[in-house]
This record gives sequence, structure tokens and C-alpha cells, in this order.
Amino acid sequence: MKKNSANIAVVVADFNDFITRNLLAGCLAQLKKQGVPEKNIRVVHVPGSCEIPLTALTLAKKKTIDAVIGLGAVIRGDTSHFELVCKSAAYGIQQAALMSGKPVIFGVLTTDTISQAQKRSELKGNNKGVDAAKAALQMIKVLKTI
Ligand code: INI
Repeated sequence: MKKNSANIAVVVADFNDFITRNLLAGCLAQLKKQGVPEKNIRVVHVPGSCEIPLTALTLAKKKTIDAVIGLGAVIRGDTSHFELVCKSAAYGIQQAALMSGKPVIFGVLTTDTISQAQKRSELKGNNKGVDAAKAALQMIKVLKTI
């Protein structure tokens, strides 16, 4: 595999960590698969998905970071809190990208059930963390070529 010199920050929410640790594992495995050395990857843990945007923006503003990946898992409860957490993570991550001018990837699962979240965070199979890693590396390339 060709070496990839991209510098990537991964912001991972600890809330629902039985899901987010698998997203992180998938993400790191994919970055490695695409040639990003370990020394080029910075992993930062935050309490929940609501804390991803500010942390992602702070990292994205650094000269040494080419892209940020936000990983989280929001699982619907009985209240509208679910919608609030989803919207704050989604809009916040988009804002972090627009305000920094760098790719900030939305790798946050928003599901009705734990089972749906598990099906999107399999260690060997479907894993949104893998997709997020691919998106980050593709976006770095895209922005370089336009
Ligand atoms: N954070 C998540 O990442 N997922 C959730 O499902 C969730 N729920 O359901 O509440 C959640 N809440 C915590 C939130 O992200 C913040 O950490 C907290 O509100 C402190 O700011």
C-alpha cells in the first residue's frame, strides 16, 4: 500500500462507547489500510456527540491537521432529546468544516435502536467508521484538486 502523508484527527464520543469504540476501530483500520501511518493520526475523546463540533473545529484550525473525523452514536430515547443531540452534532460538524475550510466528517450514528447501531458498527462488516475514514481521505484529495 502506498504511504499517505495526510494528518488526521479523530474525535470520538465516549457516550454509548460500546458502539463508538467499534467505530473508532473501523476508522483506524481503514486509515491504516489506505497508508496513513499511526504517527499521523491523533485521537481525541470527548464526553458525547454534542462536544464533537467545538473539538473538531479546534483541531481543524491547526496547520498540522488536514481533516477531522467525528465519531459518535446517538440512540433514540423516549424524548425529543434525541433530535436535539443529533441536530447539534450534525449542524455543528458542518459548521466546523465551513469555518475551518477543511473536511470535518460526520461519522455519527443516529439510530432508533441499539441493534441498528450495532449493525452499523460491526468489527468485521458494515462499519460507519470505515466509511468516515474513506470520506476524509477522499475529501482531502478533492479539495486539493479544485
Ligand atoms: N450523546 C451521545 O453521543 N449520544 C447520545 O445518545 C446521547 N443521549 O442520548 O443523550 C448523548 N448525550 C450527551 C451529549 O452529547 C453531551 O455529552 C451532554 O449533553 C453534555 O453536553
